Amino acid sequence: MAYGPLRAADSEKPNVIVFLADDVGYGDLGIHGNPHVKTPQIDAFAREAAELTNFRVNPVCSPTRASLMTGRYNFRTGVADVFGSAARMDPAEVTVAEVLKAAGYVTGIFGKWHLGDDVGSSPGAQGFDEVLSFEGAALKKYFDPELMHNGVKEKHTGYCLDIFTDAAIEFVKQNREKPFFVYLPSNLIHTPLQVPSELAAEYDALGLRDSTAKIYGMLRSVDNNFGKLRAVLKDLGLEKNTLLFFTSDNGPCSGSKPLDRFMAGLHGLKGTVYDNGIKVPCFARWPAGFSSPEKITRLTAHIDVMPTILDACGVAVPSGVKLDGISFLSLLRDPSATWLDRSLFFQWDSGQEPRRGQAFSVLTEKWKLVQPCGMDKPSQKHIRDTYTELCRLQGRGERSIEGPARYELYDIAADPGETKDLASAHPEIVEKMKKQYDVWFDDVAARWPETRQDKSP
Ligand SMILES: [Ca+2]
Repeated sequence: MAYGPLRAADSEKPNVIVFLADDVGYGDLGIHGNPHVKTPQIDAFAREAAELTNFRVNPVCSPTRASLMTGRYNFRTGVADVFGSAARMDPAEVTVAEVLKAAGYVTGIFGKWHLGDDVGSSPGAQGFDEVLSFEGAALKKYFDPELMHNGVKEKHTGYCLDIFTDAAIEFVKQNREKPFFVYLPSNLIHTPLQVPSELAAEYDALGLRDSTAKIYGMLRSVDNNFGKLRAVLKDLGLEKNTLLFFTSDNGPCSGSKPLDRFMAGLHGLKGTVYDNGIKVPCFARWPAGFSSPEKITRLTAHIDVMPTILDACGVAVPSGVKLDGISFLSLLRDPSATWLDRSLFFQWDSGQEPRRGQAFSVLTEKWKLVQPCGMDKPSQKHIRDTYTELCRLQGRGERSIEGPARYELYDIAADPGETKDLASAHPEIVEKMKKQYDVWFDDVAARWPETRQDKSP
């Protein structure tokens, strides 16, 4: 893969900040038409930024995080799930933080890592100079939490995302003279539903479910903190040469019943490969690097973020590192730039190992193949039940994501809500995409040879 020359002298290398929200769906922002939420800071950023309107991620946390950090499909990295050893990224993976650090950047993570906590896979071992994080999938206490600060447990006072954002701001202030990479993976708006009551009160008053009011209240904290970070960049004169991303790791969660949550016309939920599980907000702004605002409608994904960052920073991909993504910097500079219409692949069936043919989608700009079934584990009961309830409420009849494979085909460009299954009208496209999936699975799951199964039925 060819990368362009340095675009700036080393002293002018851009700073990079990736603000990753947790479980914030496409429809959870005011700018996307949500009639209930107040997200003035994110909306203002969205208006000033380039928006990637066709951006996809994995339907759950750790796999998306692995792809964001490595530019590679999660199965390659050893990450298949959100629990156990399958949520531990192979320490041999090369992260964007490691590459930037080697290129002279100072690097910091402030929030949820969720890619392993042992000596080799922890963020401190994966390229981050400064680490304020926590172990495992979620903090148990969002108020006054105990956090890991550079390998040492520390008691902190306050609300989780305020603590992480304040630490990121302090890091930016201390390193303002150097190029820095800040990864701010907010643990909000993931459960537990612990939120300052004043943030949820206005949504309680709207008569929303208690869980939805709390989720939207947590979103207020995301919005406030994102705005606070931007204000500091502006005050320090760093905004112009900082590449700032706002995105999310997957769609809205089932455990919190997304059923009165605005979904912007999308179908499905977190944990499913329908678009409400995998299509998320993504905005990028770098005033010194490209003019905004523009809408980028070409198909992009989590695997493209690392190559884009390295491209913007003029840092080469280390030799021997095979990336799956490609830089979309050319699109940020010119939304009509040449862009390959690739097939992208998304799979999660909650196993400690990949299982061929279970709960996956194949996506091009026009077509989307969905095989939604395979969600048969006890731990997935809440996703199954909520999906079935969602289908009833949306007038789609009795539908399940349990049981044998079924193949659905959508003209996703014309039918973003995945309402009209065209599989029987285009069997040749279904077969072609199934074959593409098998080739992909053989490639990315090669590290789990014992889990190979027969080709997709
Ligand atoms: Ca998540």
